[in-house]
Amino acid sequence: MVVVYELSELHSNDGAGRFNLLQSIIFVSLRFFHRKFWEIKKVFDILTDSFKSAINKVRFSDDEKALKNALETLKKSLLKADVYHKVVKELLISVETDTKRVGIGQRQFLKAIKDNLTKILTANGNQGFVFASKPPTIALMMGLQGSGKTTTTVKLALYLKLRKKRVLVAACDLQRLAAIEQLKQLCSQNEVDLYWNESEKNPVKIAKEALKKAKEELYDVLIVDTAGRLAIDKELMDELLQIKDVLNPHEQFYVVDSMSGQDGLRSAAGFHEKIGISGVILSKYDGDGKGGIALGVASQVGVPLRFIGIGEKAHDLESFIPERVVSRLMGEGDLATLAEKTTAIIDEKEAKQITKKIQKGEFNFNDFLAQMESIKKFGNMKSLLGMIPGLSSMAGQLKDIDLDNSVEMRGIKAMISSMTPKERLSPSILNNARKRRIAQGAGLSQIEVNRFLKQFENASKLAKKFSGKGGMANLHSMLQGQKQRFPR
Ligand SMILES: Nc1nc2c(ncn2[C@@H]2O[C@H](COP(=O)(O)OP(=O)(O)O)[C@@H](O)[C@H]2O)c(=O)[nH]1
Ligand SMILES: [Mg+2]
Repeated sequence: MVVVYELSELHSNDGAGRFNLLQSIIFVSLRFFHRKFWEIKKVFDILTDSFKSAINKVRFSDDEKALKNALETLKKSLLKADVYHKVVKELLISVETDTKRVGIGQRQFLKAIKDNLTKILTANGNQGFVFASKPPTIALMMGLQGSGKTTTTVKLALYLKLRKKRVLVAACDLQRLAAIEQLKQLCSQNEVDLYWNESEKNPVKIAKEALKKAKEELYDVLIVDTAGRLAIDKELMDELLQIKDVLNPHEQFYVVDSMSGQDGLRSAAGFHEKIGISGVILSKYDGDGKGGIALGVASQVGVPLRFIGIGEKAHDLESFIPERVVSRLMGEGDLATLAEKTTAIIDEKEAKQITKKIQKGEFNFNDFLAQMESIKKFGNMKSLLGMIPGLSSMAGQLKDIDLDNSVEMRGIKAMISSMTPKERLSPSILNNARKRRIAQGAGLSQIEVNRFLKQFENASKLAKKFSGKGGMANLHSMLQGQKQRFPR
């Protein structure tokens, strides 16, 4: 039986407005893009499916044979998902022991999996981003060339900026000319402050200067991007040790490309031994079809996995908190992370205003664009839905959509930008002559414009219907009813 929570019920005192709006944002975007959503794409879900199918093999009360069978299934699928064999072995032995100790049954089996999985994902050290008692908190980013350090640096800066922190990024990769340019672009796109010095050739000096600036200008966090190499070599180690010496960082993050698999984790362990790291960040998790590598980080490297990168965009970063990840892996959703993200992204007062408009049927094109912008900040739709109990099981069937570059989104944006300010505020005044003019201005056919306007009308009706209480349950039953019943 799937339980669908009403997001607003969970946050009835502070932030109900936010959650109401989040609900309607989800509806509006699903309304527009659901056809693409249904294309199958599996990422984290392979693991979730592995656990689910094993759990379903054990009945309420069952015998040893059933347990063995379930464990065997789990073993096969975890190995297939690239979970390290020793980690699988360790997990299964403890799950078996724990289940048998309390009596074989589905509930006990599930609990044993959750407990032991949490244990395996946990290592001594911080969780999420932890601030130093005295600012600035200094984070040193390390990793091999192309692992995703620079991208992750900016993602992390944006993550902290959304949580109202003042962040300075320092460009200490002087190996490639293009490196500073890349960082400049990424930082300016995301309005993140950057310290660089093109006339200085020594990254250690730049680190020192950046630290001085961060202290003088009272930044909360300094994140230092460094150069990578193709492999761990002495020169790189020396440079990093010197940078580490001048910075005395609170956090030493090692960025690993998920697709490098076990090799990546071995190099992390090597780095940990030589330089010391306080956390691993897995980048390109969206590209690793199997997802098993995340389960091994804590036990294989000996430090916690702190964040995962789930896309190329700056918003595509998620914290990795073992308890929360475990409930996601069990298909139970992760409301804690969703609540935290929502609070960081959606302003409560603004949310209430927009919801009021939606409920009065006054939702307009400006509101629509604003909502699409907010959705982007959640990373992607797939992971957003994955956090909601009851919808998380569906997230696996959804394909990510690119809210910047999809054909639909570009068309919609072109159309809205061809409207006059008055038209954007009052969709109802759009008569045929206006539609013709808009189509021409946007380089769309009139049929396309009509189709979009119709979708918009339906979307705002749906948003109105579902923005309040009962919304999540409605969405759930609608999606359960499959795509045919999704009104188009
Ligand atoms: N799909 C995806 N691509 C990523 C992710 N993180 C980084 N990349 C891409 O990986 C490439 C290398 O990243 P970069 O940050 O320049 O690596 P660096 O050499 O370690 O600084 C770039 O093309 C990034 O866009 C991620 O989480 N998902
Ligand atoms: Mg780089």
